[in-house]
Amino acid sequence: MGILNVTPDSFADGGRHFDFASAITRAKIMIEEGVDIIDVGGESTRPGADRISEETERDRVIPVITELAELGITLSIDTTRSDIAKAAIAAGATIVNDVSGGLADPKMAKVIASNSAIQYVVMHWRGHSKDMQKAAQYKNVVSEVKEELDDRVIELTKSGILPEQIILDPGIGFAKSTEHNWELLKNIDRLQLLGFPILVGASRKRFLGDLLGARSADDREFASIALTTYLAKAGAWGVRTHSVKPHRDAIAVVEEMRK
Ligand code: PMM
Repeated sequence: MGILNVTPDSFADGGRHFDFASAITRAKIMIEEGVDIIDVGGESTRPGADRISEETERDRVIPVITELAELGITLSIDTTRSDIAKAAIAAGATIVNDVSGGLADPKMAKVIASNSAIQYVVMHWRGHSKDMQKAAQYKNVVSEVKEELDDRVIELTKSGILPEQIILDPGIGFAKSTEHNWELLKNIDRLQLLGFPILVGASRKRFLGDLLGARSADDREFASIALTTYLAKAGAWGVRTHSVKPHRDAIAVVEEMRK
């Protein structure tokens, strides 16, 4: 899953694809490089980020999705807002990537339940980015994330969402310390026991900088590729990454080794 942040302020690529033309150019490069899904986001969720208005979010993402739908690539909308999800689906998105797993907007579940062809990424979340790091308190991060994701699944399926629609994501960097992120990555098999496909978004995140000596986001790329290799071997359903080609290559190696 290639990241297309149409934002001025995302932590790794904020501002790079902010205008419509650069966003489309970037998407075309990702398609050439073999991306399976393009995840279009209009609101930065980096720690400490302020929220933007729904109108601003809509103006950023809907024209891009409408244009990319023409290219026949699978599109995902990274949003916590049900009205944005609805508009993105109407414009051609078939995956809703909700970092709040339906907690931010009580109307989201209904939108997803009303269209069983839509896949729904349910990420582990403990509150909006502004002060989410205060919620990075766990006795056992793996058990608690697993239980909280399981609670979401129970609630969402009660609202009419089919289990086949759901993809789970541990929410690397969301209300998690560096140690929590590593603990979750090391125990991805325990999250897989919930019985759903797992998506992981670890690409270029700060915990990798902590390991490598506080490097810039771009300079965390090789470590991100190493993680993709590990996650592909572990049987993750997908990885959400800033670059495409090196991750595709890593996955090709793992697939060949599996034969
Ligand atoms: N991380 C970010 C944004 N959206 N979605 C999912 N499903 N999983 C993630 O880990 C995730 C996400 C923040 O990273 P970005 O600023 O690079 O988009």
